[in-house]
Amino acid sequence: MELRVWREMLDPYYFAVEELLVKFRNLQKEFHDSNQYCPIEEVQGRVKSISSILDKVQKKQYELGDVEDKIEDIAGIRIICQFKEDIDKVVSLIKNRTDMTLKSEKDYIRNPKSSGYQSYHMILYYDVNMVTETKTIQVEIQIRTMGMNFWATIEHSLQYKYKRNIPEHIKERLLNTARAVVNLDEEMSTVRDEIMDAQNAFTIKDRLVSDILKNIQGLFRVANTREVMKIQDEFYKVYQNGNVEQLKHFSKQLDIITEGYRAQNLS
Ligand code: 0O2
Repeated sequence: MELRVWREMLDPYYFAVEELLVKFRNLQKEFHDSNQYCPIEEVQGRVKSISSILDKVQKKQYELGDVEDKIEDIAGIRIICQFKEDIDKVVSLIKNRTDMTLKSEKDYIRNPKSSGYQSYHMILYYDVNMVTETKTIQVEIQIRTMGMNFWATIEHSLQYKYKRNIPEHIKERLLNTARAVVNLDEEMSTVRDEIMDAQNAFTIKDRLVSDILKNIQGLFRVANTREVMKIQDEFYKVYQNGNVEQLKHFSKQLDIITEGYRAQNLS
């Protein structure tokens, strides 16, 4: 197949990956903006290289004309989660979407591969609107924890290094590390609530501080500078105390003051 023909064939896959990255990152933003815990830690995407496609065609003995039908992961999205529990949440978020249709799924978490590989795979049909047509392509979404991703990345490099013939003693070590990842994810799950509380508290404080500073900045435009400086000094004192409840109270009071100036300026 000519390079130009490959490029034309791969174009919708590139568009799909770009679109899906934006869509999943928007989901993350929506969770963050509404102060909800986000089950998605990171989103990555790639289009399979021509040489990897050819390797797979050769390995599986496919016809070149069947590439788009048989190779389901030309477009690949990877979603990394903090906790194992988040994976099911992401799976149901995807299943509830109307802009993608599930073709098949493989749960290599409840049924890990013999290599030790763990991940949740979904193959989806996704419509890409091109200039002259709407093309339905297949996209593979891999969902896994940070620990599972660390393991898979290292193991993938070793597969590459040993041309898919990893020596037995290294395979054994990899199996041990895969067990360690299972333990790590389980241990992390037991302290999940604690970790989430801590992350939540940090996010709330961060938002409060940025709201307060925005309000103070706005006040400089409409109120007496000396008075605003006093408010600013008061804020630094409350901030140094580190008490989130006091910060919340300060923020509410500041909202009332700001609202008062806004009303004055409108009248
Ligand atoms: P690449 O280089 O990542 O694109 P099969 O060959 O039958 O096992 P199949 O039918 O394509 O694979 O589907 P499967 O098993 O769901 O695997 C799809 C992808 O999952 C692989 O793509 C890998 O990315 C990943 N994967 C599957 N098994 C393993 C594993 O043991 N270790 C690691 N690190 N990744 C794995 P490709 O095209 O094989 O590879």
